[in-house]
Amino acid sequence: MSKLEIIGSELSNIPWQEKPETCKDVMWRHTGNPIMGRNETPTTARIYNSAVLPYEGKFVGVFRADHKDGIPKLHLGHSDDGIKWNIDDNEINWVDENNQEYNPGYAYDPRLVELEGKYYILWCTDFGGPTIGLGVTEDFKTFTRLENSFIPFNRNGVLFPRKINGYYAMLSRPSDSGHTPFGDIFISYSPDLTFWGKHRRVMTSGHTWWQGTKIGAGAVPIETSEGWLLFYHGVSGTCNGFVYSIGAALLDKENPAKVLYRTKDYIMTPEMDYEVSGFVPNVTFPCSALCDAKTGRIAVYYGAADTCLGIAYTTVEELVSHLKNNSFLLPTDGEEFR
Ligand code: BMA
Repeated sequence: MSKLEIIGSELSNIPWQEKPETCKDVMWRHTGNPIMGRNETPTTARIYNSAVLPYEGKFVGVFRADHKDGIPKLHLGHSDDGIKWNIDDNEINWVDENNQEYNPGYAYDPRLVELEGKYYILWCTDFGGPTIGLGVTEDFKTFTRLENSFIPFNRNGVLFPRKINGYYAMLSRPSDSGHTPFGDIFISYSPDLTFWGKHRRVMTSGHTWWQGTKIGAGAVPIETSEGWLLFYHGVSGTCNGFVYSIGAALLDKENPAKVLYRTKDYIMTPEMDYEVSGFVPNVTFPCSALCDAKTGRIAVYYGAADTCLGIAYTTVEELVSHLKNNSFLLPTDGEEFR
């Protein structure tokens, strides 16, 4: 069998730390975590669930910043090394396709993807209830909103980085208006990023207990020679509130509604002080991952305790081998559920 590879670009300056010798886990945390958190700029109270990309030899990011009035907004940030960031104090200013100002009342949990030479931002937006907002930029200076992808209620929209069988593909998690106590990951296809259909359920919650309440796609799927590698969050409901952990799955390359492998156990769960305590305790929430096709290194950016942002590392080889040896599928996973 040919060697497992990431299909993508080399990223020699990816943030990286070797796995500590004592670490027995498949993911290990950046020792400088958290990389940002409270009161980073005058208007922002907490910066956490956020998405980054390589850009012009450096890094750019769209950050979830809860303002001091409690309302989450999206802010742009730039970094030379992916670790130390300069965050704009002003939120991203959106226009619609007619160049009229069109700013969301609230905006949270952004995802960022490079697709056909443009940069698409997805987030949870207000549209008579929370759902998936979609916008595009070519230069990170002007930001244009496209049609909201779905009607309420939906969250955790994640766009694949290329068309699949001629269609754009998006994962999402239909939900309710509040702190949704249920939820599975679905996929939808579009010919033009405006009209979405051919919906299929990809993965179900209620699987193992750490992901028993709900699941949601996390980072933009990483294309590998063996399938799409997806980081996702899984939630368990305790007597004292939700706990958000991180899992991984490998989805079929040509039909990502089909799950090939899925971690039976979480691969990361709140353990560090900055993950177990904060504005919302016990949350690790991945929204993006950088990868280097040359070395197979992966750096996952995750929000911690709805308060700060951390990085965790793994490699494609280590994670996919772990997935294959520790997978457990439900009968409703890997099927084209209708
Ligand atoms: C989810 C989202 C996330 C948040 C998580 C834990 O519903 O709102 O932004 O990190 O809850 O509070």
